Amino acid sequence: MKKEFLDLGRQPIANKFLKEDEINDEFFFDLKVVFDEETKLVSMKDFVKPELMFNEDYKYNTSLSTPMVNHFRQTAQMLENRFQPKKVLEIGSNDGPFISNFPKDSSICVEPCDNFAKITGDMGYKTSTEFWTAELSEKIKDNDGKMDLIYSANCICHIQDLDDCFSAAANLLSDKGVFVFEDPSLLKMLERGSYDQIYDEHAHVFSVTALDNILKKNGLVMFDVDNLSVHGGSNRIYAKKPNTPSDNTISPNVYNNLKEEETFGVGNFQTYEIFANRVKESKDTLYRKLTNLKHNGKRIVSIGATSKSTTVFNYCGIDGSVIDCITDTTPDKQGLLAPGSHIPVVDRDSVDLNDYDYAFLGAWNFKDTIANKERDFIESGGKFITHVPQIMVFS
Ligand code: JHZ
Repeated sequence: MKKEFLDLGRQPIANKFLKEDEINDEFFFDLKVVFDEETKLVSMKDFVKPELMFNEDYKYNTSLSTPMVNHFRQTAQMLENRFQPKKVLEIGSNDGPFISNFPKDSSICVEPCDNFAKITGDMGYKTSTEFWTAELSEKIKDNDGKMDLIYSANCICHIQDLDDCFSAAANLLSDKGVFVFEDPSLLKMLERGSYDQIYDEHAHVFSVTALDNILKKNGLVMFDVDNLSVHGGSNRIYAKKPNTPSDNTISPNVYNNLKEEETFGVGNFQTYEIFANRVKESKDTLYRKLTNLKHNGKRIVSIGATSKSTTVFNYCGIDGSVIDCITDTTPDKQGLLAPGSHIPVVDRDSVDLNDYDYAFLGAWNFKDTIANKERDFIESGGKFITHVPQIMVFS
């Protein structure tokens, strides 16, 4: 039932920034993307072993991103007001910006990356370092009882076995319990041509359509959807067990999202063939654009050492001969080499952007924040380059 539509080539672990002496042992895999005709789910053809990606070396600290910290504070407040949960569990709690809005004695974290589990543990939250599975949910149910809110952001799409993941959530929900999770939107990816949402960690890119199908199979009902602007366009999904005593109405948002996706053609394989052609064109145009600039003596920097830019640089064949360095605000990434491309990652403050003619937006999802911070670069004649929604140079 699974049909391949896109080949993003040989890719490394997207968040595995390297020391010089680790280059020779770097792990690579073939990143191919498939569409499941039955569930309508878009996934990687061959998954990468979770332990290779999510371990004590994981370099994405959510708390270092002010827009995301604000996003999680607002989300926590909204969920508190709407559902008044007494017991909360977060799957993939990272360094705690969401859970820190809930009481320590009634909230639980699940975080397999030991470096982050230690942070929420030190903050006083009970934290499991296991991957989220039906087995773990059973253990938590035995020890801590059922949960009123299970929340997860940018993590459920990392979980390869969705049947296990969703049945685990259904198993742990209390009678009035809700399961709320948000991940990048497939529709936005298709509309914007942002193929860099696909990398090792993103086992799947979710449509509302596919989630509706798979949740149902696993004893859950989708009752609301929020369309979010974060991470280049995400969907927040609300699910619960059927026939719970809580409000049984299904929000019109569910129907409206399903309808919009149907109209776009999210359920048709042809849509993905068209997308794949657009991605190939984007690759050729970006490669031509950047190498031409370089041949003409221009200097290019990249802003944001993102997982997304790992996909772009490795797929398009862009390395340190084209882009001098990548600036990133995350101390743990600085001083290391970007996965696969081996472009040096440096502290933003160690670089004078005015030494560069062009800045590629590896973190295009923070375009406005970055453009605002880097007004000086633009005023001095610098230009940004992005590949979303198409290859564009702007200032
Ligand atoms: P950002 C991560 O992907 C990883 P990435 C993960 N797998 C996931 O699912 C998605 O998020 C949703 C830096 N930065 O958020 C900070 C600057 O340097 O787009 C970050 O390293 N300057 C969990 O890696 C990176 O850019 C700035 O001004 O694609 C942003 O990473 C700003 C705003 C950010 O996610």
